[in-house]
Amino acid sequence: MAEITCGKAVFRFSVGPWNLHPGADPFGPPVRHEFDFDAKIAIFKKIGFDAIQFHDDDVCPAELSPAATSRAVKEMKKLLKDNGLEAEFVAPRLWEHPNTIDGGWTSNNAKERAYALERSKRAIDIANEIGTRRIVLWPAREGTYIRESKDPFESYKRYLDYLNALLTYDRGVVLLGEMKPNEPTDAAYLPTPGHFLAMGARTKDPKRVGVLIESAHSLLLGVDPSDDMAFSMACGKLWGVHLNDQDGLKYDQDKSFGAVNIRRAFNQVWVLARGGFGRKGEYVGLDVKAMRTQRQDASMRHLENSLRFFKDLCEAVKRVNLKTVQGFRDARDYEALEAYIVRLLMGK
Ligand code: XLS
Ligand code: MG
Repeated sequence: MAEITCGKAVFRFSVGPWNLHPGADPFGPPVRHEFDFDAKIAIFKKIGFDAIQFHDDDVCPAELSPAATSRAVKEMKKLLKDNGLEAEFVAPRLWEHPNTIDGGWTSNNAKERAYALERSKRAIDIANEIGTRRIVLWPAREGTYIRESKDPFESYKRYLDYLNALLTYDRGVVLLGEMKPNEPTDAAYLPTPGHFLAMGARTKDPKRVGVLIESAHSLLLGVDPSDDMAFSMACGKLWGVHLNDQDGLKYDQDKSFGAVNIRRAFNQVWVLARGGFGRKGEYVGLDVKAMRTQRQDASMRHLENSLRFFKDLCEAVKRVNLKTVQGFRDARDYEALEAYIVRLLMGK
């Protein structure tokens, strides 16, 4: 698709291989085949993505030796290059391994914490070799099921030590916290982007600590995603987004962007456009899941739809008359402003 300009922004799009998936959920097995990796890459390219988001073990199995890892990363890099794609980020997947049952860097077990750190350093090595500085941290199990199970003071200290260890290991990487308040744990430590940025400010190199905002994660917090995005941009810290949608306070649904609430999606696009997102190479990432009922041959439709809705909302943003908006603000006539926006979204 190549890039889209909208307001001050330059939008280019990314996606993770887990976003094209065989439909397993906590209550049932896969209902489709897993596309092989090359097929996924071809599908992503055809839809219009410019970059791929990776977990470390999306690149190659986490158990490979350093030499075998390096070979595998080179092959992946070639596959990306042959398809005209970049790697957006690498995220250490610290929530599936037997050593991270009770978390990575906040586990009570020193050996498990050491595993989490080593695996994260390896993710940094992969990032360097594949050509990205961005490390995304989704702290899936860095929290508790009951408050008493971990010492919160010790956990915050371990959090800071872990971030400092990564910043020290490689002075080129930047860390993007992708905060989510709950699931799989009952309560995550640092549940919001604001918490993470406050912790980032206490690290040895705050300049290299920022955030990736996922729409559904803000919604699970009860916060409007566009406000989370604007806040992070105002702090110069919005280095990635995961756009999707969410129907109320339930599990993390990862619905197609804009599919539940168009106005909420519009406000995200409008904020990104006004804030000049993408000018420093940031990608508009999707983190969306297909419905379980979707047939194999149409199981990429949610990706196409999310991009379609995003582009349509860029057009809506361009139709906004800022003088009209300002007039309603000056007159404190927010009812009229609301009607203006809602009717604009209806194409009136
Ligand atoms: C889960 C997260 C996850 C990250 C990548 O809720 O959104 O998919 O984006 O580790
Ligand atoms: Mg995400």
